[in-house]
Amino acid sequence: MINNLLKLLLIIVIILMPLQVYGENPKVVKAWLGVYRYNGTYYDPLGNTFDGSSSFEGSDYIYTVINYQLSNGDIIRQVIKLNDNLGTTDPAATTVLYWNDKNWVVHNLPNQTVINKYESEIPVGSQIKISMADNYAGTAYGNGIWIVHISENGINFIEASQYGCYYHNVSFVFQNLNTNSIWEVQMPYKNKNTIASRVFYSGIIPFNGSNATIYNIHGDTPYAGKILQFAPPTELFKSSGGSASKSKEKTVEMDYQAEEAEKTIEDTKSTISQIKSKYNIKEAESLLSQAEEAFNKGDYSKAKELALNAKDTAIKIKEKAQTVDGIIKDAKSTISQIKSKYNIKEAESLLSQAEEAFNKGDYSKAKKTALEAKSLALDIDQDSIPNEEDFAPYINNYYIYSIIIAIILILAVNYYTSRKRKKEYDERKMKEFRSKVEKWKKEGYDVSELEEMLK
Ligand SMILES: [Ca+2]
Ligand SMILES: [Ca+2]
Repeated sequence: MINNLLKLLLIIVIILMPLQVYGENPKVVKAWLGVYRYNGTYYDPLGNTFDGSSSFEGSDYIYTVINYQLSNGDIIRQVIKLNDNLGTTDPAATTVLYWNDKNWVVHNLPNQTVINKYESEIPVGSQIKISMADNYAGTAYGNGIWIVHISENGINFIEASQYGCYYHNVSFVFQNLNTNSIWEVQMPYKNKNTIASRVFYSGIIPFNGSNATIYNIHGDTPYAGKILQFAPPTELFKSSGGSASKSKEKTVEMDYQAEEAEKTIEDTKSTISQIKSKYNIKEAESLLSQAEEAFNKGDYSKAKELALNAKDTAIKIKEKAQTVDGIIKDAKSTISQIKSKYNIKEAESLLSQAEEAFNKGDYSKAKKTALEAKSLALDIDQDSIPNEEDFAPYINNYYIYSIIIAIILILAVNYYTSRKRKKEYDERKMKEFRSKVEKWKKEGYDVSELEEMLK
């Protein structure tokens, strides 16, 4: 008995071994979320449109779509499908309240009464809170709640719930956009149409070919306490091993990106060819050729970014050139008005330098030189007094003022010096006189009158 069991185990191990070695499972490498207000066409966040149907009665029919890219290049599109007392809506009226990444950075979405379109790439490891309305009323979302966690192995959710007035047949529908294969994973049936009726459950839906499992089911459902298993069709998740993946190098996502990049490059090309006939936009042309290079290397996102940058640069240069053109025209007209009255040869020479720079495409130099030319024409000596008001239009008034101040200073110094000299002379003379009086006094002369004078 034990021997047989060991043999069985051995056989199982042998059967599974090659799978482990060669059958590497595809992983979820990227995901995108799209939430749309229905406008007659169904979209997914990768830019595809698809067929659907609606029995939703309210005016606020919002639907949610998730795209997953697998490591083998396959793209899976997920929607939620609802069948209730009022009919079928596929994709069901579903909106997203928020999503958060694995670091719990939360991205809130506008609510269902105002949201029109929301598209975002969602990092693997994020979770998305989806809220469903049954087919009954406008904005009354909340008849179904799932917090869908995206991992590299697929998706899972804990304690999802459905409630409200109607019975629900809800399923998660996965479509492989490369093979068109469809996998519908049934959620537990909500079987009562009373407001108090509820059903709760959890689920694991792997993207590697294994069964989906819906478990922890409780509430008003015939499935309470059971575990539901749903196997995917064989076409849905192909292994990434072998040559199959080589043939899938060009995935839907890559095609989409390539198409986007190509469109952007074409658009930029036409903008550039229009502008370059008039203006020098070498910088933009160089960015465009870098974009084309990136495109040829298959780096479509870089190609698109560079092409957008090229277009933006071309437009900015055109706008700048137009402004500079205006500045040159203005300088020209100013100069032609002034040159009959004043000699403004220097300004005229600067203006022709500006025009030359403009024709060469050096718009910064052209602008600077044209502004200088105009300023020089209006105020030849650059003393900030316009020619018309300037008593000496060719001589900088500051020189004149400086010279006047210098002359005044010299005169003042001379005056001071001569006064000082005179005073010193007087004092010397007085001293000599005093000593003479002193001498006369000693010699016996009466100097009392002179002494009185000297007091
Ligand atoms: Ca002046
Ligand atoms: Ca002057």
